[in-house]
Amino acid sequence: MRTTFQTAFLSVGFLSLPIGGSLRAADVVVSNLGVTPGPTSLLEDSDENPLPLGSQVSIRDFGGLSALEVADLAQAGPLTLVTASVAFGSPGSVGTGDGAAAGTIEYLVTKALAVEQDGLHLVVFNAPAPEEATEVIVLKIPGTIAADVPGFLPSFRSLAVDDMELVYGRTTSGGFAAETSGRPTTGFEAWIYDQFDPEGSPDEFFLPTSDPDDDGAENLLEYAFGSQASVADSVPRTMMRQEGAVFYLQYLKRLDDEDLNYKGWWRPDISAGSWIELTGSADPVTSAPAAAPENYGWVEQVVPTSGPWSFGRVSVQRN
Ligand SMILES: [Ca+2]
Ligand SMILES: [Ca+2]
Repeated sequence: MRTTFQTAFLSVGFLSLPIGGSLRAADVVVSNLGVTPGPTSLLEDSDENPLPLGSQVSIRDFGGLSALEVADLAQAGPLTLVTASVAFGSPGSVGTGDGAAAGTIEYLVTKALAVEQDGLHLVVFNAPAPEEATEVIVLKIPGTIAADVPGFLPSFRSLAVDDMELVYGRTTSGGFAAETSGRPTTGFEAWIYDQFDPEGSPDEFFLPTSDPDDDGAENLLEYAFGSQASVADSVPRTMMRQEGAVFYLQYLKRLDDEDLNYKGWWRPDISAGSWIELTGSADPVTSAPAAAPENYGWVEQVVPTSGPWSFGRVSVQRN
């Protein structure tokens, strides 16, 4: 009679994977914790601060798309990026695992990864979900996964952020920094993308100094004074009002952008002398000359008089 033995054992410590072509698919850990010699690539936001705890990291499959095509998707926005790719395993987040610090990851992907692969990228957002993200880093995972790296988690195939190739974002002295993803949501940049079709318009249409509707008013002026950048008949309106012996300079002012610096000016002679800055405050008008568009209001400033004429103008500068 043969006796068989059931053997139980406890694996203690480091378990190394075989090296070379005999590697089998194994679960993956993505890390930048610096266990390998050389620089450690921190994950940073666009201001080069470490990405906060909880920022989403994921591996996504972009199939046969080129780096340029993936970068275009990243530029278009977090949701476009996600929709155009397939998730590989479940997402993780910055700061989990032994790292537990902003800008670092030890991301366990509980899905087997073959030695040879193509199309997989590490996608790192600056928020816990793509819906909330405004910036992203996209790194291409090498086509051939290196053999196990000593010091990484045993039985996991190791993917070092250092070994990845930048597709979207930028390199910094500390590692990789995110870049803005998607359309801006505030200020001039958000406004101008509502003025023109982003798909069918040349890039220069969206510059503050451009005048695509050829009405003589640059885009920034149209934004600051409540006219439309795509309609030539719609131009900034500035006017003078007289009440008794007092003159007022009136203009539409954007109410929700503190980066705009408006200044009123006057001069008694349009052909001699120079413009003088108005010293009085710009106050909301009591009776608007026309309906103000959303986010704008009419304001007026007192203009001095020193003769039969007073001329007024208003300037705007973006800080
Ligand atoms: Ca214009
Ligand atoms: Ca216009």
